[in-house]
Amino acid sequence: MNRFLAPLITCAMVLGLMALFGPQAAAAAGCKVDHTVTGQWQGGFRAAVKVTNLGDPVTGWTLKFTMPDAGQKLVQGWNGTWTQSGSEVFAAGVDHNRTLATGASVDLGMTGTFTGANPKPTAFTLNGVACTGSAEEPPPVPGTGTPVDINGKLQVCGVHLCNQYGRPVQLRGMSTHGIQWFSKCYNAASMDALAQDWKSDLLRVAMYVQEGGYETDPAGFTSRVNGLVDMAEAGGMYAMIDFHTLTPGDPNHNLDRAKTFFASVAARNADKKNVIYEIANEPNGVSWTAIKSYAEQVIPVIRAADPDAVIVVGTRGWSSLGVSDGSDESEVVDNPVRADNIMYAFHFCAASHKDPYRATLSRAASRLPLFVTEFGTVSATGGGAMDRASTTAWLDLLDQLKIGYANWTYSDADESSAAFRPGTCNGGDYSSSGVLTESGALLKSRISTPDSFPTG
Ligand code: IDC
Repeated sequence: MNRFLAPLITCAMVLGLMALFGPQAAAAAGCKVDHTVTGQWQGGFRAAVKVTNLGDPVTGWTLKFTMPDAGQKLVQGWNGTWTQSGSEVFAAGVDHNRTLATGASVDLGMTGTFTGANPKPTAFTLNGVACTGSAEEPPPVPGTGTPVDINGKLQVCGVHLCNQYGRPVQLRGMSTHGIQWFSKCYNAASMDALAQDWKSDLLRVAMYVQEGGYETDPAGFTSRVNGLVDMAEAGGMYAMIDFHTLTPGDPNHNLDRAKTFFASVAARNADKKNVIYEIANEPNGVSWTAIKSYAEQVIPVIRAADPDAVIVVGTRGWSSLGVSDGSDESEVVDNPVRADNIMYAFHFCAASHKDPYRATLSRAASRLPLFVTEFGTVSATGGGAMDRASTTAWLDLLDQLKIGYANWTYSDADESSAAFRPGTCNGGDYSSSGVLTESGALLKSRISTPDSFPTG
C-alpha cells in the first residue's frame, strides 16, 4: 500500500467506526503517552509508546504524533497499524486492542531512523484529543533492570570485579568476531537478541589491528567501535573495547597506534558507565616484561582521559598467563603492572586447554584479578569439534570463582566456534533456535540464566 495513502485510509476507518459506535468512539476526553527510547544506535532507534486512555471508553482509536524533525522516519511499528505522512505518524488500534476502557493502556512500539539529534516526538493526540496526562517516567526500582542499570560503574576490588555497591560480579557475554569482517552481524536485531534473549551482560568488541583492521583506517575503526559501545549501552550491556593484537604478537609493535586509539576512545566514552578497556588481545612470542612495559605506557593514556575505568592487560603466551609458553602466573604475581583498577586476561580453547590450564587459573584466581576476555568451545584454531565436557568444566569453574567471560564468537563465521550458522547475518533472525550452532546453543543456555547481581 502507498504509505502516504495509508493514513487517509486509517482515518477513514476510524470515522467509519465512529459512525458505527456513535459518540463512544470519539470520546477520549484525555490521554497520557509515555514515550521511551529503549534502544538507539547509529542512525536508528527503537521506542516504546504506552498510551493510556484517561477519558471515556473508546472502541476504535488512532494515536497521532509529530516527528521532531524531517530526518526522523518510521521504519516499523507493532501492536497497531502504523503509517507516516510527512512528519505526522499515525497508529491505529487493531482487533485485539481496539477497545480501550477508561484507565486502560495499550503498549505500542516502533523503530525509526533519524539524522542529527534524536529528540522525542511531540503533539500526541488520541482520536484528536491532546494527550496531556503526565508522562513522567516512574523511578527505577533498585535491583531491577539491565546489567548496567543494576551494577553501574565497575571497579576492581581485591581479586574481583565489583559493581557500584562494591560487591563482586561475574559478567557473562559474547565477543564479536573481527569487526573488519563481520560488521553485518552487529545491528539492532542482533544486539536485541543478545541483550533480551541471551540476557548477555557484555559485548566484547574485537577490533583487530592488523589483518585489514585498525591500521588500515584508524578513524573509521575508531568510529565503528564507538558505535558498538553505544549499541551495547542501549541494550544495557557492558562493552569491552578489545585492541585485538594477534600477529605480530609483541604489542609494542602497535604501541603508537594503541596510544592514539585509546586516547580517542577513552575521551569519547569517559562519561559512560559501560566501558571496559582491553589493551592487547593475545601477546605471543614476547616476554612478560615487554608486555608490562607496553601496559605501563598505554594505561596512563587511558587514565588521562577516563581516570576510573577498568582496564584488562593481556598476558604472555596468547593470554594464558604464560602457560602456553611453558611459564605460569608467578611471573605476573611477582612483577605486576604498576597501576590500579586493572585485571589480567586469561584465554583458553576448551578442546585444547584442559586440566593444567584450569589448575593455573584456579591458583592464580586468589592472587590476581582475572577476566576471561576470550575463550572458545573448540580448538585453538577456532575450528574442530566442540568439546562439551571441557567447556562445561571451564564454565562451572568460572561461575564458582566469579570470573567474567566473553565467548569467541557472536558471529556466523564458517567455523565451529561461531554461535550462529553460516548465513544467519544475511537475514534478520538472531533469536530462533534454528540459527544457533552447537556452540551457540550451549553458550546461550549458560549466559541466559539469571545473574542475581548483589545490590546494597
Ligand atoms: C581466529 C578466527 C579466524 C581467523 C583467525 C586469524 O576465528 O576466523 O582467521 O583468528 O585472525 C584466538 C584469537 C582469535 C582467533 C581465535 C581462534 O584471539 O583472533 O580467531 N583464537 O583461533 N586466540 C585463541 C583462539
